[in-house]
Amino acid sequence: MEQTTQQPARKKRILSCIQPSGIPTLGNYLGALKNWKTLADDFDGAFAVADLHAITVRQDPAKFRQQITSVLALLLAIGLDPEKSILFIQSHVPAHSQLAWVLNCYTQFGEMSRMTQFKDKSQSHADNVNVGLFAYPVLMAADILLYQADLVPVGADQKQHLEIARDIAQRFNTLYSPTFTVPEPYIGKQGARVMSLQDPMKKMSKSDPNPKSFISVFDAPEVIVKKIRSAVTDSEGAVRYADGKDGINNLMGIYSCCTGLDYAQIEAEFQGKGYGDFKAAVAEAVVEELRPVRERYERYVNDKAYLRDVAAQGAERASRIADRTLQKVMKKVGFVLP
Ligand code: ATP
Ligand code: LTN
Repeated sequence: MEQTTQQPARKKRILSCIQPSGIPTLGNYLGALKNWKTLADDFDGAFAVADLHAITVRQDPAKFRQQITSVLALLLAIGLDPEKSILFIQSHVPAHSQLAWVLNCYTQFGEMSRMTQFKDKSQSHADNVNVGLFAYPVLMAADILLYQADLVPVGADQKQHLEIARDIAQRFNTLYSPTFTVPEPYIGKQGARVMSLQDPMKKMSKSDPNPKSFISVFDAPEVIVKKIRSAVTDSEGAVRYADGKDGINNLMGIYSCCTGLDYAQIEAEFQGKGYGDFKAAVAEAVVEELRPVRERYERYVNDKAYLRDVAAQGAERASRIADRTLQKVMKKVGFVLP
């Protein structure tokens, strides 16, 4: 009698990346990294240090090299397990650059011109508006599509780039035949947009020239306390979430992410208290949230041999998946395979 073997359903895959363009901030942590750790328990995870993306802005070679290793150590410090998830450095998997080139030829100039991050960065780096900065979302689409990712956990600022990745996937699938999984964004409810402490209308960014505007995940407790104490608020003096109170709204968002309390509970906790008390509580919550990450990071970052092993094993596992997708694409387009 013929035996039918039931294939176990493939676990859904998530993929995300972070650029080694500076020291990651509380925004990166609450908006992205913290969710990676949670999702990695339920999905097949692949997480990369997006070093190719980072050179769209000029990097100092010595610092860049150090930041790449540092971000890899951070992925371990947030609790990602390299035996379960694939942790790798983007440039170690050549398929990313190769697929990005192919996808460039399936992406329109007009589509890229509408990207708000490109418009913002062309202003903040007006002396270096390079073609890589323009094509950045196509490389990001390649990152995602190579792994047939179902879900991509990112901060709210990346929503537009995710939409382009979906458009490119659908376009290619329609032109040829189903090739890419069309990815969904995963944007957490809380922490999706952590704002600058000095200008709460702008997102908190690790490349902001004013260090008081961001909290780095490695800031010492006393630095965190100082930065939060000097965060911009308003003159009302009441801890409540409301339009026009961007500074307080931002601190409430941060406090909520770190404590799990909702806005109504936070308002009740600080009823009749001033911003001084509130800021002290926010600072303490942030310090406690980041403490284990910082402690674990210190352990990993100095273990160069282990980091090298993690990167090598990650690149090998990532390449296996990525090369399969790239081969399919090359074949469908009509290239003669070697
Ligand atoms: P840069 O500031 O150098 O442009 P970035 O921090 O915006 O870089 P990445 O390092 O690639 O860019 O971001 C990694 C992840 O962190 C992305 O998912 C991004 O959406 C998220 N992220 C970045 N900044 C914030 C923020 N202020 N609030 C929430 N999520 C954020
Ligand atoms: N562009 C992203 C970083 C990034 C990314 C990706 C995120 C590069 N490749 C693939 C998700 C999936 C940013 O946050 N600036």
